[in-house]
Amino acid sequence: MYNEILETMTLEERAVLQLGRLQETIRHVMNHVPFYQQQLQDLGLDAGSFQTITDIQKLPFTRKNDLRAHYPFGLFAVPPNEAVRIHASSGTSGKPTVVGYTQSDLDDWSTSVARGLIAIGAKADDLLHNAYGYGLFTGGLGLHAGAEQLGMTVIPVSGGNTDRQITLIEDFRPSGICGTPSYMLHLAERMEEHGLDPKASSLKYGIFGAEPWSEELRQTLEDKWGIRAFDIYGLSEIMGPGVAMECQQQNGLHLMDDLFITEVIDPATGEPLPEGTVGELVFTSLKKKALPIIRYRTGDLASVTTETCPCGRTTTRMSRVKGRTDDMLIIRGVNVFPSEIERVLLQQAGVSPHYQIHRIQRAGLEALELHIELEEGMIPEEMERIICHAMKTECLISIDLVCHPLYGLPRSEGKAVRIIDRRAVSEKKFV
Ligand code: DLL
Repeated sequence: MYNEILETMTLEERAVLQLGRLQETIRHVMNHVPFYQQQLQDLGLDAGSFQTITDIQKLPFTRKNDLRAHYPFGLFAVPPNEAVRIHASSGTSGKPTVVGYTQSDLDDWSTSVARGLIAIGAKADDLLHNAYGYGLFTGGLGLHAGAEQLGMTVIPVSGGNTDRQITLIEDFRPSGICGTPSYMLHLAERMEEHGLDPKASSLKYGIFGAEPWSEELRQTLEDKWGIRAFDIYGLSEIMGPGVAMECQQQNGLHLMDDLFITEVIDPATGEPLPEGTVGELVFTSLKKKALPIIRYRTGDLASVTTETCPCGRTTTRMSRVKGRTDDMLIIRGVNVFPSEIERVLLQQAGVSPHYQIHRIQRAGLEALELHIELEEGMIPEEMERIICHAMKTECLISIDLVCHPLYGLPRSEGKAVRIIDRRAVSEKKFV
């Protein structure tokens, strides 16, 4: 383990550590962030009002819109020039969400990633091929710093330029690779096009995340590459990659409890949910100096457990992200997450793992078109019957299947775009 004391402390020890750090954070935001200062004043609260971790529930949630409303540096607790790094997430509309780090924030971030890397069995002697994008996105630099901290040798390839990535994998012979799961599929496919077998590469493990992926896709990636594929979770508002990471058990992602308080809430009511129940993840930072954040609503749906992991770590574990609150599709009253559709699709033989879900509108009702690629020799009508039936029995939804030949759908070099909203356009066409 990277830090045995922090990773194996008892629940009671952890509660004491978290409470002290929470009070420190409350003092920090009261002194430096007018947005939180106002909230605390309005509620008549100060650091002393927090006597247990659950007292955090006295405070309102912070949302992405709050960060946007204070664009770019309005929620920073230090003058921007005291931050040593700025990142931003692009967001689908409007201004990006800007985040900042002091040197101590960067140190905590890289330590979190290093801790996760040790948990999956990475070694200081290993070469790591880093295919996460470098730049404003936190993936590239986040993994980079963590791996360097562990003493690994990092190859900062970044995303894209797939043929060059293949050459580097062939020539440098890295043990580990990181990137988005969708890009790893693309990379494997391109190797096969070049007559290379990804399984024959030097790679032994992969660290994949930054987008939703299913257990079935893990299986596909492990089979295609002949590696073990580990899940890494994070978001820029909280830190970046490394908020949680799997260990060799591949049974839940270990959260960095000494750095964050994790809550799971009912996204509709905001009420806390018990362990084991899927709800929206909410994080409060405990040590961040540049951009401390209180009860941030991630929109990500998962459950948590405090049961000790067979790996020996006692840290809270979160499940794989099941979906996002804003990704849930409601088709004729049935709720379904894209990851469920992926799970069912990837169980079928004869289809590639690339797909798109098109949301369309028909006579005022939402419908789904599932665009898939068929391998050569597969008969579209037959596949339509099988896949539509599987979606109906397993996801309880009706879909229209649109079959493309192999490579008929776009490939991703970063976060895949799986959902395409054509509702406004399709309704116009229908009328
Ligand atoms: O995606 C940070 C990251 C980089 C994580 C590299 C892992 C690896 P953002 O661009 O701010 O940061 O996007 C964060 O991506 O709220 C989730 O919805 C999604 N996400 C991240 N990791 C996972 C994962 C990075 N392992 C948003 N599984 C989050 C599912 C994930 N979704």
